[in-house]
Amino acid sequence: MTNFLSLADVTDLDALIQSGRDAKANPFADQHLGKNKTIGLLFFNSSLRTRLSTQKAAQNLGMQTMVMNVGQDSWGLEMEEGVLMNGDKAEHVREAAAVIGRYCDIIGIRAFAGLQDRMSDYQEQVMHQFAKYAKVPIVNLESATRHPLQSLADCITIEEAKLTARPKVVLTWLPHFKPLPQAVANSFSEWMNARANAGKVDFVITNPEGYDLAPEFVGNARIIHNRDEAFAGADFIYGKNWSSYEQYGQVLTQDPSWAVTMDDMQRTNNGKFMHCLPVRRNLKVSDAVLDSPQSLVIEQAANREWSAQAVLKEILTGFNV
Ligand code: SN0
Repeated sequence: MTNFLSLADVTDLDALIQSGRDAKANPFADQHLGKNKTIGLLFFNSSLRTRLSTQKAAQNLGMQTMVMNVGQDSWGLEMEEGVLMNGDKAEHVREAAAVIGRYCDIIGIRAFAGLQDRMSDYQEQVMHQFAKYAKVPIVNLESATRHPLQSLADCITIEEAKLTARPKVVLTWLPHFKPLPQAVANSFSEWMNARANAGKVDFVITNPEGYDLAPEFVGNARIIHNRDEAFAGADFIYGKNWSSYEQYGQVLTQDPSWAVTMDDMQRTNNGKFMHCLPVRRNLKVSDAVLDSPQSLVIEQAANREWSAQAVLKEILTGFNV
């Protein structure tokens, strides 16, 4: 593995999930791999879990870490080529990425969707510009369209918690007043479709009309707009809000009946509740669900450390062959 931008960079998903579980069982077994190696983590947006879990994973592997909030701590970065830089961006990604690539052996980047221009967001300009100019491996810490470290942690969590060989996994849209990116839902769908194709899960998506994800992410998943029907017999309920893809970046409804309650969970097969966090209590999901034994959200967040460690280990292993 060189870059980790999406599922397409993963050659053996089962092995990567197992590597995360091995790291969890034995966190310091590979400390030699990262000796005298440095990872730089660049945040264009807020972060709690991604920032801390990726630093922790790098440290477990013996790496040094450097973290920067781009635009706040550094200069604002221009991503477009050939423009007259007479606005608020003082530095071009060509220089910034090249320089950071000289200091760091791996660069992690978080840059959310702008939600103004669908074409521009779905081109993943920030990830591609850094990959082009940094000349070191790039790790996606949530880009405009994907959050693959989250999806890997989700796969690990489902493997650990499943009670049947082929659990029913339901991705459900949740209400929110703010337009949020589609990245987490897109990525979860991409990875669950891979698990479904391997016969490991039955994957269903439920969302209000107007909130269908991009066809390339929906893949072969069944979209069931009738929420009660989708929840019936589910082993895992994965909640997430996202803004509309069709009417790009819009909030089309805030219908509170889409928030997950204990009544909803009772329609499942004693299902577990998952959410990537941060979650707004009682707006998206009730206190009762989050505080019940059916909630996996803390274990899921804990597994972010092991998903990051599996990915960094694979990249570092590539340096040493
Ligand atoms: C981000 C998102 O992509 O939806 C990050 C999730 C890991 N979430 C938010 O921005 C939540 C913001 C809010 O105000 O609830």
